[in-house]
Amino acid sequence: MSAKACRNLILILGDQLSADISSLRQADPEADVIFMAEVMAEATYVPHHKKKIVFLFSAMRHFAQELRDAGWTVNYVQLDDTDNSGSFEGEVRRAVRRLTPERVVVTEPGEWRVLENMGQWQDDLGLPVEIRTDSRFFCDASTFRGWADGRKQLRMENFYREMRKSTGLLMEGDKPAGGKWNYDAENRKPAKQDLFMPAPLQFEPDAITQDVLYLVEQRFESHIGQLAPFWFAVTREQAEDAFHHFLDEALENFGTYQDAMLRGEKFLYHAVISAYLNAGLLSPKTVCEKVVEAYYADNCPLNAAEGFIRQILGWREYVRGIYWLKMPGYARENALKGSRPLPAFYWTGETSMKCVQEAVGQTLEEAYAHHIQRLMVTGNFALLAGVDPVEVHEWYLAVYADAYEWVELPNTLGMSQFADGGLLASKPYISSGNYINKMSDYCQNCDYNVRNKTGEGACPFNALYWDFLDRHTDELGTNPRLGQPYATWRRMPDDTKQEYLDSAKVFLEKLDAGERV
Ligand code: FAD
Ligand code: DLZ
Ligand code: SF4
Repeated sequence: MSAKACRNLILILGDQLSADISSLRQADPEADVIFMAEVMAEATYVPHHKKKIVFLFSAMRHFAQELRDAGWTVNYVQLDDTDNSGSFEGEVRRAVRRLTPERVVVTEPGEWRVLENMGQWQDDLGLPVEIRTDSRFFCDASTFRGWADGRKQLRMENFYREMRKSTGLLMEGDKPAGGKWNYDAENRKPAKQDLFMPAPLQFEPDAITQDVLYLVEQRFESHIGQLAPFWFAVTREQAEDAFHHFLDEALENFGTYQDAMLRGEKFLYHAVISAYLNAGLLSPKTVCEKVVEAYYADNCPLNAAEGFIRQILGWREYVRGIYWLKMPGYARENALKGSRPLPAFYWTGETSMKCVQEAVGQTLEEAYAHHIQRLMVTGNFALLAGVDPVEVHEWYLAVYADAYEWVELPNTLGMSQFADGGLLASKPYISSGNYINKMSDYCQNCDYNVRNKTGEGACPFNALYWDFLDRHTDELGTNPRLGQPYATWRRMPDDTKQEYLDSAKVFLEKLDAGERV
């Protein structure tokens, strides 16, 4: 096809790698050109983990190849191509000059900053830019706005029930399967080292991935994270194989051990599919349907199926709804006025706290940590220590292969850091060492003693927990869900309270001085 024949220039972003993406609807391989670009601005607006960049560039290159094989004309700019301007708008401008399309078509991006920038393209380019709704989600932004409208509280559980009813997933008539909406109470069992742990399916890098590994090694040397071994799926077919492997090997125990943590066990019974879902290699609708099928075929118990469906149909859709409802102001919220810089050990894993060492260590290795590690170890510590939520947010956005702002920001700033003042979570997710000890074997292998409450060698989470509650009495003292800990704190003798506060102070001074903690 000659450049003159280009009717629509269809831009596909790195997290839109789905053959049924809305920008391709009514497209014509004879008249339209697909455009994809690796750009420095996207790879560096936070210092993404090296594995995340390899995953995305390799998946983009494979997707472009699949589209070409299916008869499309794909114009693909690689990071090192001469004259690559380094940004979406620069590359779209160059493509428009080259191909002189009648208009640009794109599916809405997942991040507010990109959408805001796209809003100017029509004027800048002097041709129509059509931005289409992303139909890969169960609930679009305007439907969510309708649900949220007039509600005093925007709780996930209420949203989730509506979604169960509207999709019919795990519904039996108008009743939830098994009679209950939520089986979370069955999903809190600690794991033991002697359980059989299935590993996620791993893939050998092919020639395309090898090229990208070399590129990232050369061009992103200063970014964090280990490159090898690189084993992620980079095509739809591989991602589907990885998901089926989860269905066969891990789904059965997914619910029961959802909150467990074990030394050296990076994945436990988690699906390890978020990077694939968020980039578009897997469809959220299909994975939910497959899990419902597995339940009705007696291949997994209800607490596993419901737990899985709740994460995808509930949490994943809900956080996206909150993001688009509350942006751009949401990113600046700081209800508890956290101001401490993010400790350096978040980038190195060099700390004596075994739980943090494990969570950060595997993050640097794999660009992956499971939910409870993110929430109750690294998130919990940052919240207790009063870290600036923007720094916490930028860390999570950089280090995880599944991180895009629409999903990461509400999880970090809202769920984990309570920086939205309780819009998303009814109470802060905080704990002393006791919770981590109950759910993991980390404490048995830690330099600190979880049973010691204060003083040298005591688990830092213990004193920080009470210090946090004391520090935030004004904001949290009347929170009904914190009634019990505040009552305990108030009943404590003054000298015990003081010991906690002094212990926390000594710890935080060491942290601020950059000493190893
Ligand atoms: P599983 O435990 O196997 O769950 C299955 C799927 O459910 C996941 O793949 C994911 O798509 C979905 N899911 C589960 N919990 C959530 C949730 N809270 N929000 C949205 N989807 C969910 N998830 C991301 O996809 N990207 C992020 O950037 C991200 N940042 C997070 C930051 C913090 C501070 C916290 C506490 C959680 C974050 N999560 C994020 C949610 C969750 O931790 C990951 O989705 C999960 O760990 C991915 O691993 P998995 O595929 O093995 O998930
Ligand atoms: C995350 C990312 C990275 C690292 N690189 C690119 C890229 O070079 N080209 C691209 O199209 N997308 C990339 N992405 C994903 C985008 O950041 C993502 O599409 C936007 O943030 C909107 O969600
Ligand atoms: Fe973490 Fe405290 Fe347990 Fe050590 S003792 S692993 S710091 S919770």
